[in-house]
Amino acid sequence: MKLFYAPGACSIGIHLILEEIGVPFELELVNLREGAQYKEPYTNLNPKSRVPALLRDDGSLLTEFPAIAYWLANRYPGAKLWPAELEAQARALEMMDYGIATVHMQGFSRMFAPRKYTPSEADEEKVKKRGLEIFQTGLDLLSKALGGKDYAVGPYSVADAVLFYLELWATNFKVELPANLAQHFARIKARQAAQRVLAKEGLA
Ligand SMILES: N[C@@H](CCC(=O)N[C@@H](CS)C(=O)NCC(=O)O)C(=O)O
Repeated sequence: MKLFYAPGACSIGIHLILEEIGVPFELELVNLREGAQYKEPYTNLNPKSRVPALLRDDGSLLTEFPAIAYWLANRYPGAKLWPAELEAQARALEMMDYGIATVHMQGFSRMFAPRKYTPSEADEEKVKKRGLEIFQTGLDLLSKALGGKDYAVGPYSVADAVLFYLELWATNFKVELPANLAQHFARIKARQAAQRVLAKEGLA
C-alpha cells in the first residue's frame, strides 16, 4: 500500500490511521506547494488533484478521507479503529463529515487558500476572516461534542484522526483550541503512532 501525502496536510490523519494499524505501507510525497497535484504523473493517478490518496495492493486507488478511513479500519479490524456499536459508528461518521466538509473545507481552506474562494485579491482578507469564523465555530462545536470523553466517540477510532489534523492546524495557525480539544490533542500526541507520524512528516 502507498499513501500519497503532503507533510502536515489532512493526509496526516490517514498516515496516523496506517501507523495505528501497523500494516506495512509506503509514503509518497506530493509537493502541494509546487503544484505537483495538478501535474502529471500525479493527475494520471488521481485526477482529483488532492491528498490523501491510497494506492492499494490490488493497484486500485481510493480517495476521500472518510472512505479511506472506513476502508482501512474495516480491512484491518484488529486495530479496532471502527466502533463496534451502531450509535458510535453514526457519531464517528457525523464527526468526520463535519470536521472535513465544514471545519476543514469551508473554514480552514478559506484561511489557507483564500484565492480559491474569490477571484479578487482585494477580497482576500474578508475571505480569511470568514474562514477563521467558520473554523473557530467548528472547533467549538467539535469540542462540545467531544465533551469529557477521551476520544471522539468513546473508543479510539478513525474519527480521532480527523480531530488530530484539525487540532494540528489550529496550533500551527495560532488559533486557540477549546479545552476539550486541547486535551484531546495532547492525548493523541502522546501515542507512539502519532509520534512516528510527526517525525516522519518532519513535524516533531
Ligand atoms: N474531500 C477530500 C479533501 C482533501 C483535501 O482537501 N486535501 C488537500 C490537502 S489538506 C489538498 O490536497 N489540497 C490540494 C489543492 O487543493 O490543491 C478528502 O476528504 O480527502
